Amino acid sequence: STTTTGLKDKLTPEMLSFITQGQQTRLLDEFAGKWDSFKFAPIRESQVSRAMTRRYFNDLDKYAESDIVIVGAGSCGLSTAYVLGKARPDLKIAIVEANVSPGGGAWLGGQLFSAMVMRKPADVFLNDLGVPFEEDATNPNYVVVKHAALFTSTLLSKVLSFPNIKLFNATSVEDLITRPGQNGIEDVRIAGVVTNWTLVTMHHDDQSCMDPNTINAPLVISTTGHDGPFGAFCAKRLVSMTAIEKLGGMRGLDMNAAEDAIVKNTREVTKGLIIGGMELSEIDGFNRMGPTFGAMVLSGVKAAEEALKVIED
Ligand code: AHZ
Repeated sequence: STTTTGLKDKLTPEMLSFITQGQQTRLLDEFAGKWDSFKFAPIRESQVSRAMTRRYFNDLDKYAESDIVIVGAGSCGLSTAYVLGKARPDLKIAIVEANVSPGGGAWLGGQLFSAMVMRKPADVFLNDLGVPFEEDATNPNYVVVKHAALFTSTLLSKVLSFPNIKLFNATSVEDLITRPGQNGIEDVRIAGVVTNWTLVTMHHDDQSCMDPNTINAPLVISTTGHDGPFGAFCAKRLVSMTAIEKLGGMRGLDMNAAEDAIVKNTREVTKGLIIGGMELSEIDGFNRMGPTFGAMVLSGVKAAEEALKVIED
């Protein structure tokens, strides 16, 4: 390659391995010396509009009846989607995420620091995903990913590559679809979600009557995080619809207690609704764990396992 000529002697074997994979230099070679005559292939603006809207409306049509809806694309929701997408390529899975940018709180390790800590045995998940990590020489109990964004972007790219998964971002779940149970409200069955553009959801108070849209699904997996402007959505809705009396309320930080409890208790809390990740701390009154993400990925594995049980029943 023209761009690597003369460089090879200066590079360590690790650096060289990137170049010999050929990925870095091919693009430079492709365009080298051609910028003066550079031109994009022509397009009419309406073709861009149609390319986007046709696909989006096809997806809305296709996923209006889904097998599973995952609410919230944070570390737990995306982990759930990853496991389900791999295990069951036949299932239609819609992910609804309120934010424009999926990933929830997992773009940084904690506070504004980059590195992400996961306690073992969550390293099993990283190995499956193909995200590199370091062991701590002085403590064998946890591993560290050099940047939380490396974890989240890899997880996202895998999830978005599954042909049977559609992410509807910038879209909020603003209610649940319900069916009466045999014993009334305590026994209510969740049958899908009510959605709206997040910008609309945020303006219900100052704009009149902006009705929502819906997705029917026999199973909803809610992973909307702990309480906040958009957090713990389904847990709070279960209270306001009196399906449960009250929330346990998230407790103070205790990493050991919190992570075990969240993973072990990830479950179908009411028929058709599985809750995982930090949203579970609000239902059950568990501690928070702060900046350690092992419970989020393994709660995702447990949520996927529970989902497959419900679907296969
Ligand atoms: O935007 C929210 C976020 O991306 C999204 N969400 C919340 N309500 C929604 C709604 N409709 C659609 N009504 C909604 N989307 O849900 C996502 C939740 O991601 P998260 O990262 O907040 O939650 P998680 O449970 O996946 O991960 C929690 C990570 C935490 S918090 C914590 C602590 O505070 O101690 N420690 C850890 C590891």
